[in-house]
Amino acid sequence: MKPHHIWSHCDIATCLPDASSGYGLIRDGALVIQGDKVAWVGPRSQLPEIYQGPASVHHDAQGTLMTPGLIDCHTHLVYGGQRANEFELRLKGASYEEVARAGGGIVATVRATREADEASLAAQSARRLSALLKEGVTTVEIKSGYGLAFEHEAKCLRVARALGEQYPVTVRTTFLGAHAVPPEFAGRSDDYIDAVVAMMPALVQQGLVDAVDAFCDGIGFSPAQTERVFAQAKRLGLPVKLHAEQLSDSDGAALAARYQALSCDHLEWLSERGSQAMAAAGTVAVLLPGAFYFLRETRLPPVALLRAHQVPMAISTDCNPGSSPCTSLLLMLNMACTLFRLTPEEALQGVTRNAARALGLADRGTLVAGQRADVVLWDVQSPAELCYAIGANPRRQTLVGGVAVQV
Ligand code: DI6
Ligand code: FE
Repeated sequence: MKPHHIWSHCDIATCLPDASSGYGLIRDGALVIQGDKVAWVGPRSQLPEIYQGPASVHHDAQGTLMTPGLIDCHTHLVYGGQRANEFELRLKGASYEEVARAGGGIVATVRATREADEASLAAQSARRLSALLKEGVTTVEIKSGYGLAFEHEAKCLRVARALGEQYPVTVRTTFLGAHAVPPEFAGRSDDYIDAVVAMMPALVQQGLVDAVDAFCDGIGFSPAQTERVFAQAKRLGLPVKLHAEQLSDSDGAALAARYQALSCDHLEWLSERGSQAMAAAGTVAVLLPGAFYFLRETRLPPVALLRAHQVPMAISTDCNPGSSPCTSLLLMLNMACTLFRLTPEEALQGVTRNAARALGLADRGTLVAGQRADVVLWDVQSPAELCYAIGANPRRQTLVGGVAVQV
């Protein structure tokens, strides 16, 4: 039998809401790990005797706060190059849409990504991944969508998978072939959607895809085009997600909900109807304060509506070169509170329990018996401190599957 590892001398934010808070806070707690799973969690004073024998290994958490490993459930972190020039253009008055229509935007990153070989893409992307891990991320979703042709989409997804093998993190991959129309299909977006649909079976067969996403928007794809991608995902048995209602209301959320989407993401323009549909389908709302901030949007996601309909909210970096060049999930916690007025309890749930749900992962996101032992120890006195500080990184220690890792 594998030994029990007992961590004590810490407060534990289980992130399973209880009567007193959304943190599920246990003061002076103990966490028992066996193998890669949590075996028991509770107040230290109630630690069952079976764990107290000489066969247990004791660890002193030194007065830290323990949380589940953080989950960044929406990133585009595998890409080539950067787009600081567009940042400058926008500061001179161009809008994000204007830059995109003038051949910059997503298509500029597609060029750089196609030019990069696998080793160079991996090296560029590893730097971004590494920044996330240093802040306690133990699970990350990575989308394709800067290749936009079979060989380059496959390359990006292989790089994402390989990162998950080389670093102590779970990587979940999402195929976002319907991110933008590549130059060789300019003016023929329906034909490009045919190509996207045709790419999917082989990518799935190569084990490269965990979920399917699309960018449903005026500068992306129409609901009808999005639906063709979703129908193919369904045939292949894959869950879907959607970039929906970011720059306008295309009624994408309701469409995604009809396909039992795991999540709809962005949602600044979400309507009441969309929000009801998401609630009924159990779809998570992934809010992306980095993109809102970086594009200087003024329309806030309808947080009150999401609360009223009890749509679970997640928070993510949206790490990408155009609208959110961000590798700090802790900063997103702060911005979710300052910009979107989430409570710190909602924000922390948004990078743990609800982020797990947005990825369809039932085995993580809370610290309760039976869950994966992905755990972070923080040098803070209260969970709210993780949301309150700007630019601090109080991470002391990360355990992945019960094992202490260096990141
Ligand atoms: N919405 C976004 O905010 C990113 N992709 C998307 O569908 C932006 C991607 C980029 O500008 O490179
Ligand atoms: Fe995105």
